[in-house]
Amino acid sequence: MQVKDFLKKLGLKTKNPGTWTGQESLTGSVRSIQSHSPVDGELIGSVTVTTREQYEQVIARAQEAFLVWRNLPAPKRGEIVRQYGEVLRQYKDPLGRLVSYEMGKSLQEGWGEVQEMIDICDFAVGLSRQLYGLSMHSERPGHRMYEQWHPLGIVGIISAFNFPVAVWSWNACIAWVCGDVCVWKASEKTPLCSIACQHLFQKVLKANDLPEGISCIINGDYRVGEYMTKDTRVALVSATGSTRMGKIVGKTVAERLGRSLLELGGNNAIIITPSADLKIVLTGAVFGAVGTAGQRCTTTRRLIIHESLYNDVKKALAQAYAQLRIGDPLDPNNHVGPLIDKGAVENYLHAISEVKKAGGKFVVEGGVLEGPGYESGCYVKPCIAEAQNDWAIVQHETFAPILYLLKYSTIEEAIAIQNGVPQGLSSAIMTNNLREAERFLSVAGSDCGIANVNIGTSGAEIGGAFGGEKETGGGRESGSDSWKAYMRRQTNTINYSETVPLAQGIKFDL
Ligand code: UN1
Repeated sequence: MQVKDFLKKLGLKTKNPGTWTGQESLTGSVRSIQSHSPVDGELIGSVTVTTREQYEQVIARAQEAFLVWRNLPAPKRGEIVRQYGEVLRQYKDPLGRLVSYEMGKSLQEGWGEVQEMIDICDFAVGLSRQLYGLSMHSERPGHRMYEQWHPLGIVGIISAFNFPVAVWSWNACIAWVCGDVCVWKASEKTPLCSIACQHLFQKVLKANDLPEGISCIINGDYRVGEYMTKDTRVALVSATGSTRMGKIVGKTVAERLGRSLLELGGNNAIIITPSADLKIVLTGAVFGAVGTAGQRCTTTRRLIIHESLYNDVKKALAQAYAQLRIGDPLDPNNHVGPLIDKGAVENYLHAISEVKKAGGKFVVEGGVLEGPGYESGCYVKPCIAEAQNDWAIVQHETFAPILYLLKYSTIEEAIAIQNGVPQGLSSAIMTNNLREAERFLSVAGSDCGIANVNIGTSGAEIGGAFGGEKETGGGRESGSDSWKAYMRRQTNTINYSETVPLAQGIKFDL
């Protein structure tokens, strides 16, 4: 399929190339952001930057829509999300290609992202009949006590370039069945993916005669994000991105006592024990380290290897890396696509030089690729370095395919190394030893939000709660009972007796 074909299928005409606002009824835009593909450097299209006045219009529209949406029974809201899942099934191919072309991840992963959206739609549909509250026994006779969940109102979603469609949908689909309306500020690096998702959802809203404000988009950089973080009308801000960004968002929202849900940086490790199955280790570690060119928050950045098999694993990894094909991510033969932009390439090169300065030895050398097919300047070689856990560069999340090898001798030491970083998102152990596995999962084991056995650190399913501890921000999105973050809880006590007994046995007679 030609590049232009999938854009056309998504209604993103490439003539001139087009400019979009996201919110079709908004007018009067001035500045725009241009989206260049990291695959070939081509200009794909532009989106207009949301002005302060337009932001006010968007919020007004969202507030109006909320009054309609919250009155729809939750299972009816689920039905709208079900229809969106159907539309996504229909558009999986072109949307997956757009993700791959605008973001640079492999086509398999682009399709995988859309599949993740479809999965969350299915999950949200079921959830729309299960937003359960508890009932409890009152200590007073003739009283009934229960709790119920109501929607929050406007949910602001700030998403990153690396999962330009799936992470928004984890938030939006759950928020919608909860009765909230959403305002989305996508990454300015992947604005067309958000326009495409918005177009597809607006189709569903139109077909059901529902207000467009149920799903809103605002475009721009952190300044546009700041409109939301400072805005008391935005009840919850769910932000995915760097720890640096999350600290600013968290502080700004906390200052107005708003709610935030933060899903930030990871520094994920796999512990490789003597009983590990080497085949599983290789697939888990290599996909974890080079998938999405090392730009997932769940990317495997450190391997903590038992000293008895350190050299064998090192050799096997070097052989596996030699097989990696780097190039156009839309070509199914390639494993690794480009980094998102030249700034990311700079960060990658900087990290490599820091590793060298600290005394690290490269088992597989890095470097920027040049020549035919690599004209965008964003293609880099995944690399592996022998390092020490306490080096500043190892403690830091570099969004690039750089893998650090660390050695351990006891399981306690391995767990201490695993936990010995500021971030706490994902972790894994490769073992066939029950004691080691359970120790890793115990209270004295991994301190991360995700801890896996014989699976890599990346590629979580939507059914579990997704997020992590420490500098990862503490938020949980997606499955399990993450929906509770998108609702407000109300405790109700009903007196159906003829007297007014007070709790705690207090006497107050008039
Ligand atoms: C992210 O990188 O922000 O577990 C999300 C995974 C994906 C989601 C990653 N399902 O790797």
